[in-house]
Amino acid sequence: MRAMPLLSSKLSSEQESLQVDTQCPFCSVQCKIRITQQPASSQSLRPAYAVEGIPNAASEGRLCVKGMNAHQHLTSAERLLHPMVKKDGKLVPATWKEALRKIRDNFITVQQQYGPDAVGLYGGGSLTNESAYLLGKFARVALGTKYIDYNGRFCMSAAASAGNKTFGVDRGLTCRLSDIPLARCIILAGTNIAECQPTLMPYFTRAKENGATIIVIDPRETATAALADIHLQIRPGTDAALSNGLLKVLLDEKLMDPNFIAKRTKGFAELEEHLSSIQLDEIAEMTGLAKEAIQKAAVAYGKADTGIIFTARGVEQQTDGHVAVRNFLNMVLATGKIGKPGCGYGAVTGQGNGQGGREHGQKSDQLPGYRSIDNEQDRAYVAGVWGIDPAELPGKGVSAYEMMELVHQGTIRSLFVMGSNPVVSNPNADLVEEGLAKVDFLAVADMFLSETARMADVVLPVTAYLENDGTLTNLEGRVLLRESKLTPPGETRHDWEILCELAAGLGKSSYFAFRSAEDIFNELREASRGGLADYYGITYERLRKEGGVYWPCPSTDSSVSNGMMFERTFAHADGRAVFFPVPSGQPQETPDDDYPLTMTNGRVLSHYLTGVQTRRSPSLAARSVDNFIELHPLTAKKYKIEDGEWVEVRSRRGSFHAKSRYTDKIREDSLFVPMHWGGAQNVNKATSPELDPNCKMPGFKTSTVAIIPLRLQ
Ligand SMILES: Nc1nc2c(c(=O)[nH]1)N[C@H]1C(S)=C(S)[C@@H](COP(=O)(O)OP(=O)(O)OC[C@H]3O[C@@H](n4cnc5c(=O)[nH]c(N)nc54)[C@H](O)[C@@H]3O)O[C@H]1N2
Ligand SMILES: Nc1nc2c(c(=O)[nH]1)N[C@H]1C(S)=C(S)[C@@H](COP(=O)(O)OP(=O)(O)OC[C@H]3O[C@@H](n4cnc5c(=O)[nH]c(N)nc54)[C@H](O)[C@@H]3O)O[C@H]1N2
Ligand code: SF4
Ligand SMILES: [Mo]
Repeated sequence: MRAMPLLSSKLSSEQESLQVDTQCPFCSVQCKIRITQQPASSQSLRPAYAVEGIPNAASEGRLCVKGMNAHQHLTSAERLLHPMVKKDGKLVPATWKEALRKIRDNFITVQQQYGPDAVGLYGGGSLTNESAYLLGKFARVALGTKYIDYNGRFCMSAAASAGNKTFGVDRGLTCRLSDIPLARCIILAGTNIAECQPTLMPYFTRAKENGATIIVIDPRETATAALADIHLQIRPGTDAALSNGLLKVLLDEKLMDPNFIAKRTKGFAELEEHLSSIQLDEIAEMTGLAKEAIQKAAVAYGKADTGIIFTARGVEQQTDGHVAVRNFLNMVLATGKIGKPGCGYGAVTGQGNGQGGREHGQKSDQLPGYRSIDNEQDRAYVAGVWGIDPAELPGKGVSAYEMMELVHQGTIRSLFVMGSNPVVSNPNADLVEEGLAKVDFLAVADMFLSETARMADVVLPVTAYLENDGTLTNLEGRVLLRESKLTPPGETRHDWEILCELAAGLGKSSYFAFRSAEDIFNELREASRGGLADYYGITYERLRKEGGVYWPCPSTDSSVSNGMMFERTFAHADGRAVFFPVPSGQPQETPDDDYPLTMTNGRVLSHYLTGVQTRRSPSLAARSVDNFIELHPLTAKKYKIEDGEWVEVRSRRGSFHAKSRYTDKIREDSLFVPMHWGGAQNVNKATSPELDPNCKMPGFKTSTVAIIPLRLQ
């Protein structure tokens, strides 16, 4: 394919049609796409786009509605095409020189006055591996600040920390997608694949055709639950208790695998003792489920020869998300369903590069390749690759929401956000907005004037997925190369280019002398070498030839990685996985007279995260224009709420507005609200900032609220 100027709504009739092969910019499946742009014709002033899926190992050529329309936001008239700086309270166009100088001068002044940690960096899981890696290096080498974290903290931290503790390593799926049809029982806990990773659904329907029993654990009867043989419509926030009940049945019915437990694990005696105190009646009461349904589900999983358990944000975005996941992992280990075909565990990764983005150093406690910033050997190794003294590497910082608290307190005086919209996606959004409104300096690199970018002192326009080369790692741990031959529009620049330029301005150019994404990847390979997430054996050339390569991949010999983990040994030093007894915790908030309902939240098919991109895509935006609250008609009646009317949702933190939507597919004690809107419709104005002590995941998914129709106020 030849280099073309730009996929654009302005392509004129004189130009030929343009075809680009790329990857969808949204979720973790990373479906491959071909977009063909036909020039404007005499009949139509606008060009036409044909979008189709390209065959590849994960999506097998399928696309969902977001992928089908992903070109729309890209060609939106709202794309940022030049830098902007704030003058007299207004963002106005500026040159790159002026914008970068402003950031550089601010970083230098703030650090001179308040020390290196007064500047914070905030990244995201949409960034390529190369940009995410460079952001981590920029924090530690160019700025020397300990304060860096990223939006994946809200996404994968509970499952990732659980995988690390139980298995010794975190890779979203421990098996391959192709193992799903081989599983005889599948548990989908707090994951709505049908709306969130829709192109994976055929793997599950194939499993069902092969006779698998499908168990869905969700307070709502979702499109995913439609596939279920057993739907456990759980009371939000009680998954740790439910999994104790399931384990108790597995033990009582002798459905565990003593051989596997003896040979491959440790800590079972403690778990067994803990389970002796579990009463199934109590679990049924806590979870709002029938005892028989819990028994039936446990027996189905225990008796099946093969099985896979998946968890996602429904289980994980809780103040006990880490231990809740560990209890599902207890089930996997107790039944020996791991490390063989048709078996395993999957933390369903969310963002496009949610997997790779959590491996290479955007996290406050982490260095590339899943190395730890607290470990002397790890520090020495990475410092060696970077050519610095290990003593110069800062220590561990704090988690994403805690960074926002430090912004609010004035400890972090200058913040640089790359690839996130924190004012909408953080819990307790009013406090976050207040902090960002008063911070000394805010710089944002984005494709659009997001709610956060609007508050910035400097906004840097970045290239999007069709214009920016790089690797992304999908939910299976498969590294994929997304190549682009389109010229960046306007004055947009790649994230990594911006970091290199800023580093040069700070006198650190020799550490950031990269000419291409591939140059950065080659350094990342070295930096991750010998680490848990070892990319050393992966090269751009291999990725072009093989279509994708699983990590860990310590050697360039293509036979090394087959995608199945833990066939013979786990990643802990002694090779054994670890059981962990988990208390049956209560949800973080209990309904009372003032706040009588439990609100959970999540996603709908046509929108993505804070909606910055999908709300700018006409075909996607049209499917859901305003935010809404799903509620049971009986609940609605109790609170005098008509179907489709505007409602205020109030919690102890704050309130937001959304339209009511009746459904009998939700529990009467619960509400569900999507997270895709900002401003007055932002669900996070009401969510709780309480964090899981183990991984600092906010308890997004359970807040108690009151609902009041706006017409009665
Ligand atoms: N369409 C779309 N797809 C996406 C995204 C998007 O924004 N839009 N985002 C991507 C990202 S970043 C992520 S992280 C993933 C998220 O993917 P998921 O985790 O699957 O999505 P959610 O809708 O947040 O939550 C999943 C389900 O958890 C249920 N749930 C709520 N509370 C509880 C509970 O206490 N227990 C249990 N068991 N279930 C509960 C909800 O009803 C919901 O159906 O999706 C990715 N894919
Ligand atoms: N209540 C509630 N809140 C939640 C969740 C929930 O379930 N409930 N889920 C949480 C989860 S799982 C997640 S992942 C977070 C996500 O929350 P955010 O981090 O806010 O995610 P996005 O909305 O994707 O914001 C990404 C921003 O980066 C821009 N962007 C996209 N690609 C690039 C790029 O390559 N470079 C740069 N520089 N910018 C880019 C987009 O235009 C957008 O403005 O939200 C969390 N918040
Ligand atoms: S949103 Fe996810 S499932 Fe849909 S096309 Fe994009 S990558 Fe594929
Ligand atoms: Mo996420």
